Amino acid sequence: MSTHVGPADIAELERHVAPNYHPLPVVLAEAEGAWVTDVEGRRYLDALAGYSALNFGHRHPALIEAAETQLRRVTLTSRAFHHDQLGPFCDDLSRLTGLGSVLPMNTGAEGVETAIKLARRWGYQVRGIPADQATIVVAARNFHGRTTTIVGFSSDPTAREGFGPFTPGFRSVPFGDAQALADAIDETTAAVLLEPIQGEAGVIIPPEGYLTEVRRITRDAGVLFIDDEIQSGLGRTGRTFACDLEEVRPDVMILGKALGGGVVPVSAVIADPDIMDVFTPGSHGSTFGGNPLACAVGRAVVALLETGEFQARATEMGARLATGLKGLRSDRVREVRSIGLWVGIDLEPGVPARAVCEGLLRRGVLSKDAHERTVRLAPPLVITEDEVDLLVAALQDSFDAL
Ligand code: IF1
Repeated sequence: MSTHVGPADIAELERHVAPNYHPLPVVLAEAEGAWVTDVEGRRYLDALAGYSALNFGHRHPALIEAAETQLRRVTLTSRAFHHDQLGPFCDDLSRLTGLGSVLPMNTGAEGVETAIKLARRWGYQVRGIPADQATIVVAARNFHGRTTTIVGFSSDPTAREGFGPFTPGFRSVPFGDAQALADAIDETTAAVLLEPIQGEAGVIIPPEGYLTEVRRITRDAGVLFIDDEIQSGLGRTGRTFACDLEEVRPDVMILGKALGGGVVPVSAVIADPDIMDVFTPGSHGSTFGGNPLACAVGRAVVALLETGEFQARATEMGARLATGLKGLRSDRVREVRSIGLWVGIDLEPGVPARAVCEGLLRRGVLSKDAHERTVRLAPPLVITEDEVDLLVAALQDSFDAL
């Protein structure tokens, strides 16, 4: 790699890479904590953190140690046999969520697909929905992954275009509108599937009490409340789960991203046995789901969360960040939303969010735009006060330079 990495160098480096992303022009090589280093030795504060998969920072020592120890023991057995990490991992997740049965998978989308199968089979076997008639209520502007079933109930044309035909059985209602959600439930409905705070839509926080209403409506209607905490969970909002913000207990929880600490893909669907037991041997699974390496890292992640330190830090540093963002002086900013260390900054029309992200990059900060008009920030929860202040200053400079 030459001393200066230009677009031609990157094109050459990635000549065989499929064009399904448009990354910022930076080539990363190393990372630790909240910082990454590119191939030319420049350092950046990582304010995206793998879309909230790196809540504990890059290469957290406890996670790396858990992985290295397990790497020297056994990494994969398949679920055709037992291994000594699965039971303890599921005990840990059951304790953390308060739900009694854990089905481990790998990616978030696999977790969402697993929850959809769980809800449908539960709908037929327990709620008595006629065969192949089950419906699931989802929120407009949702993001639950990229499989054809999941994008089929997305409201984002770019996520759907050219990928039909789609899986039937989903109804979309406006996020935050509890009455619309109640009206969409009928005798065919098995579940409601929601992000408690919508991430990809731009950190959309629902009205106070919405989650409580969703819980009341679904309980009264006898349908499952499926809570996708893949991005909102595991400390990001200042609580272990975003549903904790309203002390709401869903029927089914989906975890991913930070559950693997940014070391290995780990996801899981958690519910009580009276729901989870509709799965029977051979009815669902995955080659890597619940593998020993994933379980060992997942156990170390749960141990970090049970200290409460990361949730407290997200609250404290999030408050400092929110104060800094309130002080932003720019007529380009339309709205700032933040909760814990999770921020969406909506820009006025005509200001491409990518231009702000490119400005941040030049000032040593990594970030990501969403839907052209929003800058999303989700730094690792290990960020310090000085790093929060650096982030705010870089944002102000980037806006000033527009
Ligand atoms: C990409 C978005 C964020 C998620 C929620 C399930 C999944 C995700 C709430 C699926 C994944 C990722 C996907 C990643 C970028 C990122 C993303 F912009 F795509 F939408 F974070 F906002 N539920 N989100 O946020 O999990 O299968 O990816 O493990 O596709 O580029 P996954």
